[in-house]
Amino acid sequence: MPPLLSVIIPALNEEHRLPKNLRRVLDFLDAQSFPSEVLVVDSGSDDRTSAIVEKFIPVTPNLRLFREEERGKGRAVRRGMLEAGGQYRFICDADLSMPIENINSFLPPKLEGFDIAIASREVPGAVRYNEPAYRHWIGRGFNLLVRLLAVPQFHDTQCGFKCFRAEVAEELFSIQRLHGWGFDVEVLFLAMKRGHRVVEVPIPWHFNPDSRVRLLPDSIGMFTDLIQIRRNWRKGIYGPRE
Ligand SMILES: Nc1nc2c(ncn2[C@@H]2O[C@H](COP(=O)(O)OP(=O)(O)OP(=O)(O)O)[C@@H](O)[C@H]2O)c(=O)[nH]1
Ligand SMILES: [Mg+2]
Repeated sequence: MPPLLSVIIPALNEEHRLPKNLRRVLDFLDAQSFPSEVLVVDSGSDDRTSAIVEKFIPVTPNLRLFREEERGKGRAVRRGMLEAGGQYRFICDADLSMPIENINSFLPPKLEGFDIAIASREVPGAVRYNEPAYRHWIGRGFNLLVRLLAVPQFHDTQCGFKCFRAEVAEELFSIQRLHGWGFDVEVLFLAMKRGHRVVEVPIPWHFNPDSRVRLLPDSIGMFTDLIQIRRNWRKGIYGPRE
């Protein structure tokens, strides 16, 4: 029987957080009534990330590991989304800055009738814990650019917890191109262009100071990603424009 839920964990140099957080995810899923699987995608780690997952595998039949040579969160999530078999496919950052129990807010029976459900730290009902003011304002600045250049309607495109219906995951991750941090915006941009139903789910979110984001180079990279999305769209690289 295909799993109801695939949880996709992109992992770059996560040897410290992953053992505890993967255990948490697996224990939580074991306690649910629906079948599920977990896919960890390591792209470009130079620590023991993959070795840690390999230790879990012999005793965890619903866990799979994929490796990509080159870095990039977008690359890793795409691989996971296209390898997954679940009816719902959920991106889950390894830091679990959203406690895993909240995953049920993205699934029936709690949430129905959506194509993509994105966690938001900005909609009413969301709570953010321990976030330093400077990080919040950098995020707000980026969101302003996102809204001006790509998706006007979303106030938080970057949160690392998003749930896709299988067909929509396969459609969008087959055409999206960005390998890095800009992939979330690209996928949401394509979802809007193709008329998919995207809903925002307020979550409790805990700031984690251990981050893979390098503030200056990644901010510049994310800005050029926004420009690239517009350019790709203009050139018809995502397929025919309606
Ligand atoms: N496979 C893979 N995963 C990555 C890469 N870059 C980031 N990730 C993963 O993406 C997730 C998010 O990374 P974080 O460092 O928490 O960054 P963030 O949540 O966007 O930003 P913060 O607000 O600083 O936490 C984590 O699971 C990382 O391991 C990458 O190049 N390859
Ligand atoms: Mg994080």
